[in-house]
Amino acid sequence: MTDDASGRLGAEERDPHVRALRDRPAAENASARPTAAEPLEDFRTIGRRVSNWGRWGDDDERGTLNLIGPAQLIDAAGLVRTGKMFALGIPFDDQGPQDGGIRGNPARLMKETGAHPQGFPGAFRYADDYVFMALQSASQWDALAHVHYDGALYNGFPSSSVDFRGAGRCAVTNLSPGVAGRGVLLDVARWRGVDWLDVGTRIGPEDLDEVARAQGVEVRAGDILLVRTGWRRRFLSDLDRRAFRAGEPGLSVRCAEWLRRHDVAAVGSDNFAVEVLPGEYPDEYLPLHMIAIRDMGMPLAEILDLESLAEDCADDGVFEFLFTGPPLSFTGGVGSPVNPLALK
Ligand code: UVW
Repeated sequence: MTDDASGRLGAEERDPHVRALRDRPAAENASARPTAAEPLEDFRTIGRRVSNWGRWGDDDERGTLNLIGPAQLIDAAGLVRTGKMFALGIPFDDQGPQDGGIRGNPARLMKETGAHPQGFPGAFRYADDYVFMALQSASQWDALAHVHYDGALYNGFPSSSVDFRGAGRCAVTNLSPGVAGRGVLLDVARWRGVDWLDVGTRIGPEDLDEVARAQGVEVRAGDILLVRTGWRRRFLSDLDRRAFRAGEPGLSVRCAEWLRRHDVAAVGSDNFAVEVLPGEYPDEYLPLHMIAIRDMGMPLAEILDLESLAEDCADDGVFEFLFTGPPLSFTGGVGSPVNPLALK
């Protein structure tokens, strides 16, 4: 099936999750719908309720990162108490979790090794390399230009601001000078007593509250929230890319209002889309992306490795830290690879 006359593959053919959504038997589709306790509103209605359009001015392209000011940074710096540092990025190599559906893993090629004379006088030799990758193929930031619907990006900029040249609005460069602040880990998998949550497990706002309470940590305005589902651990257990990409545990669309209420600045997770897949709307793909990125202006960090940080937090009972995760400044980019750090 193709999207249009250009002959490009349709979303169903590119993404195994979209195929799985299409191919699920009717009964399974029905059970994936919210129950009576979870009324399903149109995602646009939720989006309008949590919208940050205009909140930081009509020209704003930074969204919820505006919630991190000098006071938040000074507080966050005070969380470095023991000198421990945790890298939250996965390796950028061809062994990553992408299955080649909509994205492959990064490929790095040697341009020079210095094994042969390179035309310099004396002893000097050098090695250089290239990398070919989707900016979204490993640990990454989704910039505010990554997702749009109904013809509009965050803050009402037209979707046509993103064209073959890249993003004229809401590009990843607007996350400059970077993403840093108080990080909070909510380790949902550990709280549930499992190595990883099952595919399709919806993490609701009540779960976030419960985990925060159990961990003795409060989520505050301007925080960078990291939600651990165990999905990275699951991938490391069997290196099964198809299973990694076929669906995931993640945030329910019902978390949108929780995120807005807590004025969270950014959300990251160890899965590939932050939100649960299969999702809660049978006919909409990545609704929380649409609400968080386009309506709230909230950058998302995906495919993080939260394993060693989570171990340490469980050991010392401290689930807050200084988080730094500057994106690379790709002009016009709609995302960026990232290797965030948590400093305790
Ligand atoms: C898509 O899958 C389109 O986006 P993301 O990488 O943000 O999940």
